[in-house]
Order: sequence, then C-alpha cells, then structure tokens
Amino acid sequence: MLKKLDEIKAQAVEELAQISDKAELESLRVSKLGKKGVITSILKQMGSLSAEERPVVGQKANQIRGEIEALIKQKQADLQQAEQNLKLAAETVDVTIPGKQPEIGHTHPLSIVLDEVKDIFSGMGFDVVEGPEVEWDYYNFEALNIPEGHPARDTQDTFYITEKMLLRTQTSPVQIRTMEKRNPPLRVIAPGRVYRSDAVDATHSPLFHQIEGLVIDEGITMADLKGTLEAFAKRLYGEQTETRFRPHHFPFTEPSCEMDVSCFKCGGKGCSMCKGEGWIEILGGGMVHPKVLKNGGVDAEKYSGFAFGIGLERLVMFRFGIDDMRLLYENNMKFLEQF
Ligand code: 2NM
Repeated sequence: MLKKLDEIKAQAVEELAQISDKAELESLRVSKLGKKGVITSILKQMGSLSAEERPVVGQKANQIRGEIEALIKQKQADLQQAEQNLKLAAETVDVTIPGKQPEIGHTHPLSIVLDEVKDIFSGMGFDVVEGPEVEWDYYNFEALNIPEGHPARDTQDTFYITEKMLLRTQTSPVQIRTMEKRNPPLRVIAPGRVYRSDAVDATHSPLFHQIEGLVIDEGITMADLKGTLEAFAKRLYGEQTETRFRPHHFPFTEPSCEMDVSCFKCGGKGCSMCKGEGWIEILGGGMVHPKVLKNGGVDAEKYSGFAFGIGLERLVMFRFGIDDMRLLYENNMKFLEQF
C-alpha cells in the first residue's frame, strides 16, 4: 500500500504537468482527493491491515494527500497567472501608434477665389448682395436694355420656365433689384449662379458663376471704373499686374469696355496660358446706360454709375492653371484634394 501511495503521487505529478485549464484541474482533484478518489479508496482498504501497519499507512496517506493538495494549489495559481498574462497581453495599448486622421474637407477652388474677390471688394466698401436664380424676363432682359428680338434673348441660350420666367443668364437683375430698393450712393457686388443653355465642354457649362459689380453716385466717371478695376486686378494677381482696357459693346452700358490683365504666368511675354498674347481678358464693364438707371428708379440727371461683370470660372482656371472647366463640377477627390 505504501508503494501504491507513492505511485499515486507520481501519477498525480505526471497528470498535473499535462493540465492546461481549471476544469481539468478540478476533475483531477476529484479523482485523487474526492470521496470516490484513489486516496479515499486506500483509506477504506486499511481495515485489512495489521495494527502495526495501519498508523504507518494512515500517516503516509495523509502526507501524500497533503502533497497532492499543495501541488494542485500551486497549479491553480500557475493557471491563474497564465490567464492573467494572456488577458493583459490582449489589452496592451501601443501608445506609439499614430492616431486615426479624420478626413478633412477642402475649400472648393471656386469658393477660394470667390472669397478672395469678396474680400477685395469689401475692402473697397462694396456690399455683397444676392437675388433669385429664377427670375422674371423683365429683370434679366427688359430692364437691362435688352429688348425683345435682341440676340441675347435667343431661346437657344436661355432656359425659359414660362414665357415671362427664366433662369437668370447673368447676375445683373440683382443690380436692378438693388437700385429699386436702395438709394445712391451705391456700391455692391452680386455673386451667384447663372444659367445658359450651352453644351458642356472644356470652357462651357450650362451653370456657371458670375460676380457683377455696380457703383452709383454723383459724378462717377470711367476713371472710377478704371481705378477700381485696376486695384482689383493688382490685389488678385499681384502688384506687378498691368491692365488694359479695350472698347466693347454691352446693351446695358455706354460706353463699354473689356479689361485684360498682363499674363500672370509669363508676365506679358506670351505663353501657352495667354495663347501668345501676353494679355488675358478677365472682365467686361462700362458706364451704366441712362435707360438702365431709369429702370432702376435712379435719377440719371443727378447720378451716374459704372458696372462690371466677371466670370468666376475663368478667374479660377487662370489662377490655378486648370485647363478644363469640367474639373470644377465633377467632384473628383483627386482634383479637389489639391486645394
Ligand atoms: C457686364 C459687363 C458690363 C453690368 C451692368 C449692370 C447693371 F445692372 F448695373 F446695369 N450689372 N452688370 C455689366 C456691365 C455686366 O458683364 C460682362
């Protein structure tokens, strides 16, 4: 029996070495030390022993039980430690990993340049005014001295909604509305969307943007127009920029002109951007026609004014060297992320 007890211990040590979880350990404890376990069965057999053998075997059995108990306790602690280590490893935070960068939007190139233009004119005392995109024929054409039959009214260019209602083809109707509402002196710019029935290509779109300006006061002359627009060009494209005014014709201004700026890429020598000209046309303007002043309710005997219109897309394309207008509308991320 003493030998059997030693074997029980040896086997318990061997089995313990194989155990890797708490449930296995518990079933080992039951099989060794439980009521139906191997030690108990030895103790039950002690009745067959002599009076001298009994205390020796009893003592040995208690000793082995104690040893196995201690081994199980140790194993339990080891398993607990291993479990804790695994848990800690799984929860490890690497504080050196860079944080996730949230995607940040970019200002659209049209907005970048529009904001600059607004800032420049605000700095010269202009208010920014807005008006409806769905407009009456009267404000878009009639009041601007574009009578019926004028080529600008061609239904091929204008999106008519009804006979008398259309999508504005320019922002000048906002100027007429402003003249009706406010009394001179007046200094406003009217930026916004305008619509023309054009096919889409590298330089045309049925929706584009204009910024039109209007100044009305006593004694306003062409010199005010030139000074204001030259200052604008220099602020937008740099102090070295030169301007050139050429005669032109618009129905709503008399006299009328177009303004060119010296090419900001080649400085006037001639390059691909200015098509070898050295000059780039950026706006049209003129002295507001007396009929237009009258239509806006302004006393044309007392007041005079100048007005101008700028195409925002052109400005943006030259500013950033964009050769296809479609890029401004397609929301291509590879393009937009560059701004
Ligand atoms: C242009 C060119 C010339 C213009 C005229 C007016 C108004 F309403 F005051 F008469 N607003 N904008 C104007 C004049 C626009 O665009 C090329």
